[in-house]
Amino acid sequence: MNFATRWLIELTNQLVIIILNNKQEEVMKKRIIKKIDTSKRNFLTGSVTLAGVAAATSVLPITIANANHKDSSPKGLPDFISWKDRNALIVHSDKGIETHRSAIGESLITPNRNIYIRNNMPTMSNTQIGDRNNWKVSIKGVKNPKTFSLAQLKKLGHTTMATILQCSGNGRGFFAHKVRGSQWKTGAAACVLWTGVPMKLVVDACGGVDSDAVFMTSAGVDHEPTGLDPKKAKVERSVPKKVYKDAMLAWEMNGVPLPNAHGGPLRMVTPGYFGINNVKHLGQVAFTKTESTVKYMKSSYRISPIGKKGSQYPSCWEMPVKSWITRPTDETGTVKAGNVQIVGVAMGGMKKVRSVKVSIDGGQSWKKAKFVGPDLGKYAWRQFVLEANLAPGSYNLASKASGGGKTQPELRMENRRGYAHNGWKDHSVNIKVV
Ligand SMILES: Nc1nc2c(c(=O)[nH]1)N[C@H]1C(S)=C(S)[C@@H](COP(=O)(O)O)O[C@H]1N2
Ligand SMILES: [Mo]
Repeated sequence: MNFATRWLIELTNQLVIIILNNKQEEVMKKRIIKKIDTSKRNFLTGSVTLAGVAAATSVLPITIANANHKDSSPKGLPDFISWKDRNALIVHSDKGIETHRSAIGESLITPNRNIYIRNNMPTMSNTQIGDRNNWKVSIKGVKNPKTFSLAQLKKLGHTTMATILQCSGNGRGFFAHKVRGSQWKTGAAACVLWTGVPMKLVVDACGGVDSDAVFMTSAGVDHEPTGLDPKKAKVERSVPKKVYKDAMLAWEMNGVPLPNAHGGPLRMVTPGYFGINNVKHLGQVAFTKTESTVKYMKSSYRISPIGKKGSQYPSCWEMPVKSWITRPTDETGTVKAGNVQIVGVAMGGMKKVRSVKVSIDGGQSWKKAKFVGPDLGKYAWRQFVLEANLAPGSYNLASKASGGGKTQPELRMENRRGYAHNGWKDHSVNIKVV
């Protein structure tokens, strides 16, 4: 074969590859656009009528509100969570994916395909994880420090517990000042059934906690493949030592092996504490005298006044009492007049949620809602319902939970990074009844 022929063959090959790639891209694009269309049908049908409500109540219609979301672009799910339900999710970025308010689920436990994702570091792949049963976690700051494989942990003990996984920044999207980070509204939260070993049994197997320890410090290993400086990239979180008595090392989430995206094969679960403390891809738990000095402990996740920052401010630890309505919402469009079931979820944070009140008039008057469904313990949320007979018109629906001697405040606590929002007013929804 002479040079010219070889060159011609090579050129044809390249052309075929380009054509194939274009074709593939087009198919992908079409697929994504189709998915977006269905999601728009499901969630944005109210946009036209809501514009009317907006004019009357000076609330942004959902299309405009959503323009803040990167979700309004035809973005598919990132590969590592291609198994999730695109229609249930708002894609802020490939590190922050939120559950639609109306897709949190009405059966208490949030299905895995709808659960939000918050990644400071990329999710580890199967190759990086290797044999799941051989995954190692080392326990330090105990009488007899040890390293356990997942297989060994499974022999040590077994329990199942429901807790709420909620990002510290859930509700950030309601803050009026420009806050950096995903503009979560209500969907950076889920109620999850975890299965694993109680941390207490792991500690017992190591002869007990060092007597001078003050914190339980958990570290992920998801920064390792990135090669980044651990001081900046390691997700290591210290919580008060006592948390270990309620904590667990989980390898299963809602009945399936812990998905990689949620920190598989092993994750720390710190009941009642904000999401960040529930360290994914867990490699070490140490009982320490001092707090970790990595960025994610020292400077991030600190609740500081607007314009101020520093490690002297409180860390995102215990979650406060909170609730929100999941149906009807401004995502689901107009509501038919008559009996309406106002449904939502309520959590007590560290204590059992005691009661929830619902208002249909923007908080001028309140009625006690009824808890329904099973009570999965103080760290789970409870579903509530209030039946209301609604005549045509515009309504502002709000919910206000109480528990542990505390009630949700009306207003948010202003803070620099938009953390720990549990004010009921911002979480209310405007609906139009026809
Ligand atoms: N190792 C590790 N753990 C982590 C994170 C992370 O990026 N890496 N993100 C944290 C944050 S900020 C939250 S809100 C939750 C999110 O959990 P999910 O992605 O399973 O919903 O995990 C926390 N644990
Ligand atoms: Mo988070």
